[in-house]
Amino acid sequence: MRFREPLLGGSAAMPGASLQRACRLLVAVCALHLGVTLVYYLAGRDLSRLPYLVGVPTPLQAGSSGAAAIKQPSEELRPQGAAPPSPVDASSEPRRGQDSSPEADFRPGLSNNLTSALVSPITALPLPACPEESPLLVGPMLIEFKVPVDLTLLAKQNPEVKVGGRYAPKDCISPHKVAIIIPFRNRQEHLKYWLYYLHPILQRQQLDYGIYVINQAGDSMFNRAKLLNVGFQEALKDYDYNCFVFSDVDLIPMDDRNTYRCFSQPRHISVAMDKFGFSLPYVQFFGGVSALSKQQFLTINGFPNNYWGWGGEDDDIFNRLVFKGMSISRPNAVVGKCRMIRHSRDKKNEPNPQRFDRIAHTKETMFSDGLNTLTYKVLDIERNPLYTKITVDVGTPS
Ligand code: UDH
Ligand code: NGS
Repeated sequence: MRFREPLLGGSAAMPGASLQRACRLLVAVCALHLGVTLVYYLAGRDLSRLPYLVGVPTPLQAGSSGAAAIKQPSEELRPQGAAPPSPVDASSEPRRGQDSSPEADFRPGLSNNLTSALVSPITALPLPACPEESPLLVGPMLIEFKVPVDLTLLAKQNPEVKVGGRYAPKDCISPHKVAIIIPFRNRQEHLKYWLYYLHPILQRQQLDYGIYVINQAGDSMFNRAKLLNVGFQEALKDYDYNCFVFSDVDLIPMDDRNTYRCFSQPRHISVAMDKFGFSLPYVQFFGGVSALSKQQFLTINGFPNNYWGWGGEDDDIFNRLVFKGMSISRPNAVVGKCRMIRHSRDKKNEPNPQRFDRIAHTKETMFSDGLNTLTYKVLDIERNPLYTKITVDVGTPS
């Protein structure tokens, strides 16, 4: 009665041995399946992380794909006129890099990081820090304003950008949590070009960033610096940004090595504008695009609120920084090249006749006019696919 032999424990020569082997195989397969299931489960159901656990490089980690092939050494330029990268190419995946040591004040607190806080102990290995210099940079770019920009198409070309214009590298942790603040009124065409060029650049720069367009409501005199203060305050309600880039809507960098991030000293970014023959108009110039860490901004009590109309507010900011013992950091005049979209003077942004008197008194006024005296009313917040637009009533000159 062979089929009545015990199923376990019999010798190979005994009847039923093949059934035993089949059972052992079944148990082994079940155990393997259980093991694999457990690993996937513990990997937080994020299958892309599995290779990190078992040490298998993913294609993104391999370091020899697409964007890296066109990477240039830091200060080395491609010949002028060489084909620029297509802005849409920048949505290509960032890759892992080595550890980095940017200025201590901009290192992310890994213990504050959601990734490391929420995953199970086995996946507590955090993503690596992004490298100090992004391997995705391409150097000089051709910037022109001929073809109109379609924002719907642009959003499709930047699939990694999340609603409100938020982005963070997928494969490394950026220490640079940057809110980009744009003072704005009635410049939609310029904004479209800005988004078209900047989103790919900022992604290549491996920044953890958000775009905030601060739209002045009404038609009273424009107030650039006050809008920038509003942007600082409102962006911080969204995320723990540690860096603020303040950018005019009509300025586009011509080289992606001009990183839109903060440094140990306040950074002037638009140092070589085409309209000034690609050089500084004067050494104290701090207009156009600049970057201040949260701490630098707080130290100077933010920007002045009482410069209505064109001119002088950037000089006041420069004075504030100098009076607080800071110096200006700048890229060189090659990396710092940028283009301005030509335009005529806007209505209600005529030169401010009081500006010379005001900048002569920054030292006395900087702590009675700034972030500590900022008042405004938010009228609307629009979370668009590529940017957050905050419409504010900033009042009128008093
Ligand atoms: N801005 C607006 N709307 C306005 C005014 C200013 O969005 O009505 C913003 C915008 O981000 C702009 C920034 O504020 O880039 C600075 O303003 P601006 O561009 O007027 O200042 P800029 O110094 O030009 O670039 C001054 C007028 C130049 C006239 C040249 C005539 N040939
Ligand atoms: C200075 C202005 C700045 C201005 C700079 C460049 O004269 O606000 O020109 O202006 N300072 C004063 O007027 C006190 S620009 O040619 O870019 O429009 O940023």
